[in-house]
Amino acid sequence: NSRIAVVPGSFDPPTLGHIDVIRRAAALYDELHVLVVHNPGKEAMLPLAQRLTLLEQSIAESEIVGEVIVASWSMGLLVDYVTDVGAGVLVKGIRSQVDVAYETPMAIVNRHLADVETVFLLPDPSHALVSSSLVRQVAALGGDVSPFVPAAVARFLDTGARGI
Ligand code: COD
Repeated sequence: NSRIAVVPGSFDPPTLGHIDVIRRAAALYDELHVLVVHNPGKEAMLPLAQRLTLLEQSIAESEIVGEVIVASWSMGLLVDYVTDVGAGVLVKGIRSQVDVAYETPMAIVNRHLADVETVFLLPDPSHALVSSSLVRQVAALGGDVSPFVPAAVARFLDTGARGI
């Protein structure tokens, strides 16, 4: 019955959809860790350290500043971090049936591996269609990503520092 939870993600880059699910989770738990995870199955646009910096900046300029702990994880199982910090819950955002299909087997494996439960939150409809992959595409084609991402991420992508 842990009141500590972890919101894991690739955050490549962080979006307003991520901030929405983090804000909802922060309201539910005493301590919330937001974890930038290296996903060996996905080729990332941004290096892990850059994603961590952008997430820290995005949270620093949001109303949840001071309420969450931001960290990164690249060594081994996600549930090892969850167990290390004394958390018992992973929180994930569910945008569609596709997310349910992707998350269900991971949730079951994580429960078997470490007795960690996964809690699914529904996004605010205004953010439900935002994804990192959409933001990466719009940015790569020179479009304006500012409606979809925190200001820190928009500034970073606008300066052309993204190297794509
Ligand atoms: N609204 C609401 N929620 C959203 C939105 C939005 N617009 N956009 C994204 N989210 C949610 C996602 O559903 C997800 O819950 C979270 O935010 C992060 O999203 P992403 O896209 O940054 O991250 P993912 O989906 O690539 O997840 C990466 C993980 C590494 C967390 C994931 O692959 C995972 O849990 N891997 C497990 C690694 C492991 O230990 N494997 C072994 C056992 S399975």
